[in-house]
Amino acid sequence: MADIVRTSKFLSLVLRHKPEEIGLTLDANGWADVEELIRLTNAHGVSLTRPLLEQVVAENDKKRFAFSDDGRRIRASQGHSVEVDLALPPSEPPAELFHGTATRFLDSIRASGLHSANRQHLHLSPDAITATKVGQRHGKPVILIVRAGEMFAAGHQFFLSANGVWLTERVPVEFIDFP
Ligand code: HQG
Repeated sequence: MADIVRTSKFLSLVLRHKPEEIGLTLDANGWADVEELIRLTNAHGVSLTRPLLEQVVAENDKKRFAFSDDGRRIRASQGHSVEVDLALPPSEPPAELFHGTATRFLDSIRASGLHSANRQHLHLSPDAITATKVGQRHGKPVILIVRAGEMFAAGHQFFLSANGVWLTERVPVEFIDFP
């Protein structure tokens, strides 16, 4: 288990944020060649095998990573700070989505709405329980309700990642219900 968590954190680093750390190149859609990833990771002093990689993809708690259909490439399903085009089709969201954040960010969010900090997209959760877990990472959690249906009707685009996270560019304050 510890191996899986450690490997997952390392994969998040190189597949979402810093591929250059190990000399890895992601293609325009965020895919890395599996053999190259394994070779460069081991050369970097972090042990990785194909079976371990398969176990991480299958058992990761949030299904953060996915193989291509032919199994030769791998990418993170969301959460990137490096610029990649996931090429997700725009999707109609449910009427309400949830955003978990920390209470200390509320004043700023009231002033400028929700936007991503370093990541390519703003992340929204399909349910309040997931949003609470996301918010807890930052401090005392608070859940904001995003009126996604109204946003969609107003022309905002939404994308559903392969692991069930809703992505959009930003949420103007008029679409947020504060507790
Ligand atoms: C906040 C994890 C001040 C925003 C999770 C958040 C997610 C503002 C923080 C994924 C703001 C950015 C993303 C504003 C937004 N003023 N603060 N105007 N607008 N913020 O980590 O959503 O485990 O980049 O509320 O599960 O927390 O890594 O985003 O608190 O899906 O797979 O700025 O990361 O997934 O923080 O998390 P983050 P997030 P993984």
